[in-house]
Amino acid sequence: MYCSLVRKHKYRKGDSFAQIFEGASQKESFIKCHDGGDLNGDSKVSIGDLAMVAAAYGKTDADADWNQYKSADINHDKKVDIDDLAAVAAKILK
Ligand SMILES: [Ca+2]
Ligand SMILES: [Ca+2]
Repeated sequence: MYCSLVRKHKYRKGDSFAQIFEGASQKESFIKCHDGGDLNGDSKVSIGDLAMVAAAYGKTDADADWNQYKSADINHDKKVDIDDLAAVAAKILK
C-alpha cells in the first residue's frame, strides 16, 4: 500500500503559527492510501500480478496503449518501473 500525506490547508502569507499548526492537524491533513498490486483481480497479490507488472515494465502514459497497462503503475507516477515491481514484490513477501 502506498500512502501519502495530503494537505488540504493552503498556507497563506501572514498565517500565524497557530493557524499553520491547525492546518497541519489531523483534521486538515489526511493520509491517502491506495492499495494496488492485485492486477488480475483474484483478491491476492501473487507472482501472477508481478508477471503483469513485468509485462508492462517501461510503459509510460506517453504510450498509446497506456490504458491497458496503467493498472501496473502501483505508485501512480505515470510510468511502470522498478518501483512498481518492488511494490508488488514487497506485497507478495508480506
Ligand atoms: Ca492477483
Ligand atoms: Ca510507477
